[in-house]
Amino acid sequence: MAETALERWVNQAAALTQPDRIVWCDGSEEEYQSLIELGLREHVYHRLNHTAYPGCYLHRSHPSDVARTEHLTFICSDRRDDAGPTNNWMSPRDADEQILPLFRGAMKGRTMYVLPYVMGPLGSPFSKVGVEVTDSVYVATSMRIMTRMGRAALEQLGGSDDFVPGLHSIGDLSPSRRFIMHFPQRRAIWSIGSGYGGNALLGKKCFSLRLASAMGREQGWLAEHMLVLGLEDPQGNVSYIAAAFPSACGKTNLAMLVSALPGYRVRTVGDDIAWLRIGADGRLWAVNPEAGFFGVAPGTSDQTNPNMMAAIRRDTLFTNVALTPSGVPWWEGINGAGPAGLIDWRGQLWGRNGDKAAHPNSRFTVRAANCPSMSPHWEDPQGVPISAIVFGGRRARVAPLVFQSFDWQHGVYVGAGMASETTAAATGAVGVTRRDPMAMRPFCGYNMGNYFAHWLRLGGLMPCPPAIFHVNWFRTGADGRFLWPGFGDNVRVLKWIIERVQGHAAAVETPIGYVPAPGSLDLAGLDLPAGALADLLSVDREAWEAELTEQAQFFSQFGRRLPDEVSHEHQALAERLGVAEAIS
Ligand code: OXD
Ligand code: MN
Repeated sequence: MAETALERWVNQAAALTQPDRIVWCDGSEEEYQSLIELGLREHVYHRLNHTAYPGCYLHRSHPSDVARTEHLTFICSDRRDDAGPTNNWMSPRDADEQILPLFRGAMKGRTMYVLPYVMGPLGSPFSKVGVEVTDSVYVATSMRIMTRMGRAALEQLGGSDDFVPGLHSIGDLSPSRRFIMHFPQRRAIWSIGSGYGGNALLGKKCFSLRLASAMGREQGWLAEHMLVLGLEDPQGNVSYIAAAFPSACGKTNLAMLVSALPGYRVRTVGDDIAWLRIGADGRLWAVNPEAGFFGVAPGTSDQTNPNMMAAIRRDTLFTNVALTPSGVPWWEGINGAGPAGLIDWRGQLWGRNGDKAAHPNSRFTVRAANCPSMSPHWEDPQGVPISAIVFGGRRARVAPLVFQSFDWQHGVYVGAGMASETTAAATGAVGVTRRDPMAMRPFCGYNMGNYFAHWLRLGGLMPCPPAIFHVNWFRTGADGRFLWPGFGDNVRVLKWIIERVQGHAAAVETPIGYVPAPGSLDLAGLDLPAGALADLLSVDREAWEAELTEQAQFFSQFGRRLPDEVSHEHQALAERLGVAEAIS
């Protein structure tokens, strides 16, 4: 029988990397169990207490390989300018000459696992097939949780060549030979030298965001770093919200929050990535391409995210968390001080010398189906219709708790102007403000100037586009403490957002957008200190002046690729604030 495109590519990958064995994964439960057993024998996994945590295992990564490495992540478009100023660029030819040789013989003595997978619900017209080859048993087992992997993907592919090939090897794990390469024209991914999820589970950031964003630009859709949730009101009506926040700003917690308002309920569609398309009805529809959650463990607790705590009590892979003497996973924020005899994420007795017991970017990997808050529609082939888009970030001073943009164009500018204080999900300084448009800066597979234009264009194609909002759960008072309780109380803001879309909630116009009018935010049962609400909703003119200056510097990098509409909105805001002179 003639070789299929997939077989041809796998053979080429094997000829290059020279594995001892090739295993085509079928995605079955038996196969998963045998891979876990193998991982246990090879000390890739450690068994957790199976009475308390059945089917759960711990993986400890190499200590230098604990987060995404943006400085080693490249977009290999033909032209540098097509990758744009926010991406590292390498020409495809240089990648062939300099990076491909690192794969030569990289799998000698190892097994190559061939992982066909589907991103998107099975049977959805929006789903896409990828195939990852990897020499990591951790990746093979994690991809089974995070994607629809195995036979179903081969069935969807048939003999077609319509798949994204992803070549992955942990190589020698050396940071100097670690590269995460994306080829938007060839639609291919190479990743070497890292076993960390965001670098190595190629269906996630590499395919579903970086390559998919470039595909979406060509094909008229959006791949976004967004959670999707349904807010159910006391009458049982459900409205869907897609929300973009930079890494580790609480997306997962928001996606599955337990409502502080009686009668309201949040149903989860996804916690990290949304593929958005305009439907035949002119509305924007979202699917979650993933099948699982790869969430940050520290800070997750029965108080902050009871749904996730329930999800991860079985069949979960933990990475770089600490371990109690009884073999139970532990991390900072789970339940007070760590018990005596705690083993830290490196496998050593925890010294309590100021070091964290769990790595700040330690994770759990769990199937979405484990989570009690999943929406009955989370796998609908057509997705769910989006009523509101929410942008957000960690801003101590500048952004109010919530504001609504005046229209789509202004909303796109609000997204383009987003910034946040950095966290531990990527290597680099923590706590520094960085500009992160639409939370896509690390994930946009092409020039962000064109990306803003793509957003603007899609808005023009929708007769009634979703309303666009901005939220900030992290505003602090003069004493440096958070003004807003966050978590389950964030439902109050979601309620206001949906009531705005429905035309029920009152708002006050400010230079930056509409903020809740007095009494329109449902604060029943919440004891906010006097003055806190006014502080939360205030627009600090001085802070905005500095913000506009920083935005101008950031936008100037895009030169002629920055859409005029974004510059106009920036200028118009400066005029409304009365600071136009200062920033020009
Ligand atoms: C993630 C991230 O892992 O954004 O989702 O880093
Ligand atoms: Mn993310």
